[in-house]
Order: sequence, then C-alpha cells, then structure tokens
Amino acid sequence: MFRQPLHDRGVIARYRAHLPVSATTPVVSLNEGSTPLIHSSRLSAKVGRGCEVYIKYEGLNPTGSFKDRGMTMAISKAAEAGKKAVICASTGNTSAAAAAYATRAGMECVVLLPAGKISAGKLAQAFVYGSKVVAIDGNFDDALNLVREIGARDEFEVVNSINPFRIEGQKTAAFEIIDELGDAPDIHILPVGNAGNITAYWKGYVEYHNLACSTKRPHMAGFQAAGSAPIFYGRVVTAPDTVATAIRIGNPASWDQAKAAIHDSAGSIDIVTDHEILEAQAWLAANEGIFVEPASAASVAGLLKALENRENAVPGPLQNMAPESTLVLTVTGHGLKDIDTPLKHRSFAPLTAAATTEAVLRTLGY
Ligand code: AN7
Repeated sequence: MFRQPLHDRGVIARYRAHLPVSATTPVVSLNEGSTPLIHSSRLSAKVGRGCEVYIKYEGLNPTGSFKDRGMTMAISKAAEAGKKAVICASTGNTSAAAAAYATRAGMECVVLLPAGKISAGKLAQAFVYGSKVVAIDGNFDDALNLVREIGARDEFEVVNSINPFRIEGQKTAAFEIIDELGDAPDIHILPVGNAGNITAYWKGYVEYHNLACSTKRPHMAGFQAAGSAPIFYGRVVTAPDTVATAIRIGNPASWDQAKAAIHDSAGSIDIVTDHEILEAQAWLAANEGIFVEPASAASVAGLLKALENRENAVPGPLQNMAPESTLVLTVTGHGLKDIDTPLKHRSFAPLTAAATTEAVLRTLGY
C-alpha cells in the first residue's frame, strides 16, 4: 500500500511535479486540498438528459476556503526567499489563509480589510491566527491598491493573487477533479471576484490537457454578484455592493486573465442577484446537506438561473448543453464562515417545549 508520509501531504506534496518548487523549498502546509467532489443527484436531475453534476466542496480546506491551496505555495516560496513578513488585502478568506500559513512559517502577517465588510468568522480567523489586522476606510479595491504600494518595499511579500505562486497552488483543484473523474468535466462553474480562481482553474485544466491527462478542456462559466460585476459589465464598479462580501470587488486583479479563460474555453460570464445567491445557499444546504457561504452559492445560483432559461441569462455553454455532459461546480468557502447573513435574511426560530419527554413529543406533533 502506498502511504504518503504524514509530514508531506497537501497540494505541494501531491502535485510537486507540476509546481515551481524544488527539493529545497521549505514546504509550509496544513494538508490542504484533496477536498471532496460530491455528486449531486438533485442538481443532476434538474439538468436532466443524463447529465451529472458534482460539487467541489472547497470549504473543507484547513481554513475553510480554497485560498489555502494558493497560500501553501505563496508562503512556501516566501519562506524560500527568506521573507519575514507577508501582506495582503482581503474580503476575508485570503486573510484567514495568509494568517494561518504565515504563522506556521513563523512570519509576521499584515492584513488590510475593508472596515465593516468582513464576516465575523473571517475576522475572528485573522485575529486568532495572530495577524496584524488593519481595517481601512475603503473597499477591497482600495485595500489592494495600498498593498501594491506597501508590498513594493523589501520587507513584505504580497500574498494576494497578483503573486503568481497563488495561482500555481490554486490550479491543483483542476488536477484533483480530473484525477477523480478520469477526465475534465464539460463545464466548470464558479464564482468570480478578484478572478484569480477562474484563472487558476483554467491554467490547471490547460496544463493537464497538454500532458494528455485529460481528453478535453471544460467551458468555464463564471458568475459575479449583480452589484459587483465589473467583468460582466466591462467596466470598473466603483462602489461594489453585494450580500456575498467575499466577492464584493469592483476592479479584479486578474481581469484580463479571466477574460482570456472565458474566451479560450468558449465559456461565459454572467451575474446572479443577491436574492438568487441566498436562495441557492438555502437550497444547497436544505437539499444536499452542503452549507456554503453566500459567495460560493453564486455557482449554484448561476446553474439554476441558466436552467430556468431566464431571458436575461447570457448565451454560453449552459444553454443547449449536450446530453450526458459532466458539470463541476466549485463552492469556494464553508457556510460557517458567515452565519450572520443567513440568520439575518431568514428567521430560524426553534420550537420550544418544557424539559420533559412528553412536552417535546407534543411540540413535535407525535
Ligand atoms: C468564498 O479573500 O478575494 O475570483 O480577499 O472568498 O479568485 O477572487 C475572496 C474571494 C469566491 C472569488 N468565493 O475568488 C479574498 C477574496 C469565496 C471567496 C471568491 C472569493 P476570486
């Protein structure tokens, strides 16, 4: 039986041959990656015609989002370069991952966050992992501009996805999907914010295809929140707004790369409203037992929108799908990252009963 050594797991260990690391790169890992690819019988039935839908549940990474894949690479390379401090701007998940991995590497971590627009769970992560948190009076795009300036100083390594090692780490999710399915899916659906992830997935799919590890490359179907959809509208959104705070981004760093991925894959970019996002979040939890944060639900909302064939859905791979297509939806972050949003938008009142068996059964109607 092959057993990977306990001290050498995670995406760098698993995909070392495909990543820019050497035998002397100090690997900083929390055993990220190898996340479940969960078949969704209900979404498959909704799509119909023999199509199969799978959910790539990235919320099961060590800090609760896909960002850990890129962060193991960015921090390992920063350690290799002898950096003592890292800095990032974040809507919350990048900062959680940066804080955890930097701590593990013995580095200082500075995070710039848009004040008041980070979910409590993510803010707690930045603090408990021991980073220096600076809340700025501005949005994510303002924070990223500051990081670009401050990060130009020698002391800091920038670990936003403008750091190419982040993209390298994140592309491993595409490898995992192909390794598990035996081929690339026909369509890959994911939420788009700063656009690093769509860039990374496409890079992974192209690389595996070039190595003949797959027979095809998927169409990439990205979804932005309607109030924060610069790529969809083709212009910077100066005051982005959405309940999905993770993707509340008006000027994505990987804009050009995302457009190239959509173009080269014959894919699409579309929008979903906050209402559609919250509905999809609730539907996925209550029907498939998968609780994701609002931004992550954008992929499910996008598929449902396309299936309902709403007039305002954009033309693309989700229209006229071939029978027996395979679809993969990435859900990027865990639902427990942000419990305030679902609790605020729906009332979940418990039934009440006296503390006796009889009273509980009566309340339940038995
Ligand atoms: C759950 O953490 O940008 O398109 O600073 O947290 O690669 O930006 C988060 C983005 C989707 C969008 N889902 O991915 C940050 C940050 C979740 C996210 C995205 C994010 P990109």
